Amino acid sequence: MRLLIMGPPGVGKGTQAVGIAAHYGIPAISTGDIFRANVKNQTPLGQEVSRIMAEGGYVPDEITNAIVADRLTEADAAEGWLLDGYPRTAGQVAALDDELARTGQAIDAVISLVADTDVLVERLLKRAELEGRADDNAETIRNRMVIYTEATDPLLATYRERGLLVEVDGIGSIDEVAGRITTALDAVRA
Ligand code: B4P
Repeated sequence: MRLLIMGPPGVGKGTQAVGIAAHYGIPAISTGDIFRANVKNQTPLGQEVSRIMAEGGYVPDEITNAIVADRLTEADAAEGWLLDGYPRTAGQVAALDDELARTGQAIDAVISLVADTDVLVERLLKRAELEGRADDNAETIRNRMVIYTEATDPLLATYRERGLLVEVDGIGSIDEVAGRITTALDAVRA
């Protein structure tokens, strides 16, 4: 399976990606996790992106595209993958299309997790208390929502037109949402 999971900040992408990846025996590749690990380890990349992330902005496409293209060449991604939080811009969609065409791969489905903004803000503020992530504060969350609406939400139409979009209600318990996703994906595979 070659999958994307998309949706607004806090909708449960990272949470669900782990379970879906385990279910299909593929790696979950989260650009957010890759960037956070680099920030934590104070690598040159981490130093470059830490302020952008803390403000809720998007890391420039040329950096993000190169990281994903490189990650997809690793051995564990040969038979399938789940990209979590990528693509997020039209430029990233185009770069991913080029990379997949070059390597003879195709996306099987794009999971779009959907939830009301009020629920998302509440979740992220709760995560702020638990994990203390630099980008989980009221002002930055608002910024991330605006950027998502402007840059990423319109990309869903592209995948819908390609017949790849699988829309799933992201409200409910983590297990309920996971069940909806696997039911929807099994229907795609059947
Ligand atoms: P991400 O790591 O993708 O952060 P996110 O959008 O907040 O989603 P995340 O996966 O962490 O949260 P989730 O919804 O699972 O990106 C962080 C930053 O990295 C971006 O702002 C950007 O700066 C940079 N970046 C990443 N990718 C990029 C790209 N492609 N291009 C440019 N920049 C990029 O979960 C949120 C919370 O909700 C959790 O606390 C979870 O426990 C809770 N939750 C989940 N499901 C729930 C449920 N069903 N019920 C109740 N709570 C739930």
